[in-house]
Amino acid sequence: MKNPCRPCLSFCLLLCLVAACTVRPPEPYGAVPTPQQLAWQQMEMNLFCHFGPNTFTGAEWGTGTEPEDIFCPTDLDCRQWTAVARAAGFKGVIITAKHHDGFCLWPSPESLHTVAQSAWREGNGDVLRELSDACSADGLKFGVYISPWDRNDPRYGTPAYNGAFVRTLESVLGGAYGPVFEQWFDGACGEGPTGRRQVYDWPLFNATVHRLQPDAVIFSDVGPGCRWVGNEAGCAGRTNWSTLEVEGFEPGAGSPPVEVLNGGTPGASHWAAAETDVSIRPGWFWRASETDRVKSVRELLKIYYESVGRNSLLLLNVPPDTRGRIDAVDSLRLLEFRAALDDIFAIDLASGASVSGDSRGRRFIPANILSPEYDHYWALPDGQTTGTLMLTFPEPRTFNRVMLQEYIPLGQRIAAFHIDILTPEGDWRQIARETTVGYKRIVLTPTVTATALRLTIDQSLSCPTLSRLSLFNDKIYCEE
Ligand code: FUL
Repeated sequence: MKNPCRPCLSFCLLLCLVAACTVRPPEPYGAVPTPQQLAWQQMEMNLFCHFGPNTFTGAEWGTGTEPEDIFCPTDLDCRQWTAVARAAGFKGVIITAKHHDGFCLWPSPESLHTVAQSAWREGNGDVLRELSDACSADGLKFGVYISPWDRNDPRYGTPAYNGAFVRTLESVLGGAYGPVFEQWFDGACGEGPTGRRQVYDWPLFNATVHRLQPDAVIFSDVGPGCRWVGNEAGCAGRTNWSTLEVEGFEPGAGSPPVEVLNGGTPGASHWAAAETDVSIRPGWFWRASETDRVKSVRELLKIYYESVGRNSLLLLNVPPDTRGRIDAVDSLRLLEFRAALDDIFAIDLASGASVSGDSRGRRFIPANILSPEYDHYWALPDGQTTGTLMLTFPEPRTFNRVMLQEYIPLGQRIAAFHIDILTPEGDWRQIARETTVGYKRIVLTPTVTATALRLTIDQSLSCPTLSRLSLFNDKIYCEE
């Protein structure tokens, strides 16, 4: 006679086996990015285009009284902008649709200070139309800067302005120009203590953007989508959390201190990664007199390391000139910058290493840090907030950049780490001691030759994750 318990026993054994093989991923820790915020951060570099009356007057902040005919690009070609952006590796373009002077680069029905009142293209021009079309033709995302501060609108400083501003947003975001990946809200206001004072309805502005463009990431000093990095020098904090305490703060004068914006707040309940906006020229708008001061490749690489390499997105301003084209000097510089990045990051010197260390088991093994798939990551067991990973190379490797990537869909966790190498002579040597990682961290180290590398996580807000560790040898931007 058959034993009636046998099938039951085998089933239980099978269940135990499955349970042993299935290792759960860590639970998300604290605030995590939305899918849109993650996709936004993965863009890494976007182009900022300041363009408008200031391009023709040489001002940084127009007064709002400029005659509309001032805006007269002689040879506007947005495909030239997007061709340059694409060749240089940018993923999106953000244009100053309305800067502080109030001039609208599209025929806004809410204003009498727009391209429609200018003689440019006999009042039939629309820069947003041409740029959004060029972006879709070249596979780039399209974003808009629409300044709340408006020196032209007579309603500014009265309750009527907020409604007018919402209708302005609606005319851009309502679908006429297709999907908008980022809405840029500048917090600047130069009215001064005796000027007009507008109490902005930020909840209404943000709700309008979300209603019309649910996938748009909203930039302001304090988000909600992404935050200002706190300076215009191209420099994110060496410690840079993508979480920010936003309670009680608002864009502009009510924002947190710039040091807080620069580094974020560890463990805060809101996800608002830093965006580093910086100009390739001294000013935000094009001026002939500044063409000899376009940043060098070396300066751009420094900015790249201190923005993208410090867990921030880089929004690099390259302003079109009075023709409506990107100056040859700037476009050439961008292509040189691209060539330098391609050269530096061409060969991942970590590949082929054998990787060992603790892990929470299957699916989260140390070797995952060499996988190009972002979703293949290494993780420690729950409750374990320190640990090491060791890479052993088949032959000595020479490098000076260590690139790390946390798996941020589960939150930003790592708070302190250090890196040691084993020299061919057999000595261990520490080459870096840092704090945060985030989506991407590129650690600049001295140029070293190593037979092994050890990454030690010294502190983490919860069990750490790591999606990638890569090594590169930068022979162009060497600090030594
Ligand atoms: C600042 C503005 O006042 C500048 O003109 C520029 O647009 C910059 C990106 O943001 O706050």
